Amino acid sequence: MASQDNRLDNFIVKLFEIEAIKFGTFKLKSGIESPVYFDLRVIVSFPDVMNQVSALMWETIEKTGCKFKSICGVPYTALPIATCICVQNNFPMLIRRKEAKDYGTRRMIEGRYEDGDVCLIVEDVVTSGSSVRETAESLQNEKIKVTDAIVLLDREQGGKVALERKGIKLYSVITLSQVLSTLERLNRLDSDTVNRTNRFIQDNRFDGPVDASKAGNGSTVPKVMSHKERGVKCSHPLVRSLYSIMAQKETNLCVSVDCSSSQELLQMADKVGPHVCLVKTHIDMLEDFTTDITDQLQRLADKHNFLIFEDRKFGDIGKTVCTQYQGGMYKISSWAHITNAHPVPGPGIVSALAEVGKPLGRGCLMVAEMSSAGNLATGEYTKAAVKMAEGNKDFVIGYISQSRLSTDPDFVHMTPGVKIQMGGDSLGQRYVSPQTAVTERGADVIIVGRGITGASDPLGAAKEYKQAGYSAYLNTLNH
Ligand code: 5BU
Repeated sequence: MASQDNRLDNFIVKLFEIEAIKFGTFKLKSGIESPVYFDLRVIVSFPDVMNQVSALMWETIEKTGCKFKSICGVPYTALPIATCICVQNNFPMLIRRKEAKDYGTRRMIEGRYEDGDVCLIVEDVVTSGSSVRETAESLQNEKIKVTDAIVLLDREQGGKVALERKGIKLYSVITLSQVLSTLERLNRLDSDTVNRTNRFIQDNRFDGPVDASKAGNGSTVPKVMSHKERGVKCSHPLVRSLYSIMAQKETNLCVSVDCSSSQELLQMADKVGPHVCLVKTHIDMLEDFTTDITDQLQRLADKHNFLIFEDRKFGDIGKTVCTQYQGGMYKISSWAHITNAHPVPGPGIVSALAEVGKPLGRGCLMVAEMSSAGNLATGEYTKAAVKMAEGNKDFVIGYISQSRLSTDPDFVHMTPGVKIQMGGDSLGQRYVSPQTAVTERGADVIIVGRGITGASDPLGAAKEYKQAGYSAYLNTLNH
């Protein structure tokens, strides 16, 4: 027992020495500042550590007695770990693709498997459990069962409980509190850092109460506001209307009715209308457009209480977009409550669209991130989009995004590329499930096109997506 303890002590110290575990002030993806950071990607540069990780994880797995036919690492950091475990123990492995290939089989899971096979998931660090869940979803889509997962380090922020709720038992080799106590005992960390980190973990549990609380280091953890609250408190009247509709109809679903015939568009909007908060159009797809169509669409919006979002993605100089927005054949500003714009031309695009839209009470979304493979809306570009939105809150009401870009409840995050059957299409579209979009990507509204319009029973599909999206939203409130 003592020698096992020593082994773990040495292992933890080694992780600290190679800076796989760091203490300081680190900004996390969520915007929260954390006093501790794990970067287990570095271990690939230390084969002795890789060996140790693999051995410790395998021993932990063996002790649990759980049964499985294959092992799958969560991409990317856990991929080499899973490879080591499988090679050293002569065990079959599966690989999960993060992106579907645009060619060939377009499988999301590589390797040999059969329906009903049980696969063990391997992960490096678990915080909320979302990455393990995403990998589990991919495997389950291929009819592979997932009952257990093993993680090298559990940050003890609620991931274990969240996964258990999904029927996945999580085993860990070490926990964050174990890391802290070991490093303190061995005089590698002072008690101030240990206390600060412990407080941070307690205050930032994903299964704890979500109401506004202070993080241990003084930063504010954003409160998750309900649709109802946002329907009252948000500053833009259009955003308040949207959230009021969402609260009243219990839906965060936007259906993208990408049709070329106006009759099809109107029939689809009428059918899904009772279940959506928004109907999204690409009006220039219609082959038989007349102004009567948008009049009829507005009547449907009144009948079913939804808003209309024309996905125009303006992207030109101010003068041009002004005319495109209010004039031409489509007169978008006269019927679409919401439209969107690319930030690429610079802030002039927002001021120009606002000149037209603001007096009409319209709102605009910045296309800050895209769902398609290889898109360029990343990094600094996305940050610039956020800045543009923040400087124009009286007209910009949020983002088209693939992640949570702002903690300001005034901004709506809408996520396209959502389909229950994940993967992608042959032209670069990439999908995540409604659950992933809401709970992991932070979507307020899920945008679903072919998942509903291409289904044999679009009404049934709309109900299914509504249910999936809304229960994921309720989960974010409860956990
Ligand atoms: P789909 O059938 O669910 O793939 O349709 C998605 C819709 O969302 C479609 O109208 C796209 O034009 C739109 N979309 C998108 O898919 N990805 C993006 O990043 C943006 C818009 Br921006």
